[in-house]
Amino acid sequence: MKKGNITLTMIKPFAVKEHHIGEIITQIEKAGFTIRALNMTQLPAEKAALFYSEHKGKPFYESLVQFMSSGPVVAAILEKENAVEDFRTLIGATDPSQSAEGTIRKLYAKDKTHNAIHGSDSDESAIREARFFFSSMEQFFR
Ligand code: IDP
Ligand code: MG
Repeated sequence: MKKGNITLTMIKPFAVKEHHIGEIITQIEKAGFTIRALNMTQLPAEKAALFYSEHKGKPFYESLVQFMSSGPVVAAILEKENAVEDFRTLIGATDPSQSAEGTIRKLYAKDKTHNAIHGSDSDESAIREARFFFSSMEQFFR
């Protein structure tokens, strides 16, 4: 796992429920990201709370934790040069009403909380989040 070239994504429960896993993964691969780990899992509320602990105390925190533990997510480690920034461009702004046309959040989000997909915000977060979801044996770098 090379710092600077990876990001962690999660397709959120609403997009999973609406059958958008395939379309979203296709868009990610077509944009040049290589999947290095992939998993479908349902986060218990305590795990969702831990994943989003930087937002603890914010008004949307409780509903975010509730939503993120409400159904399965699809998590993946993605590799590409400049992965964090390029992936955030691909997914679009946090609030889908502000997201650029063609971005994943513009296409598949319902609203700001149910915004279809997660992308790490820094190289450090990407490493931490990758380890949160995947053991070394579940990661395929070469
Ligand atoms: P990001 O996902 O674009 O990095 P963050 O600020 O890290 O955005 O927020 C984490 C998640 O919390 C967002 O993806 C979104 O689901 C939710 N969220 C952020 N801000 C709001 C808000 O103002 N209202 C409702 N949900 C929010
Ligand atoms: Mg964030």
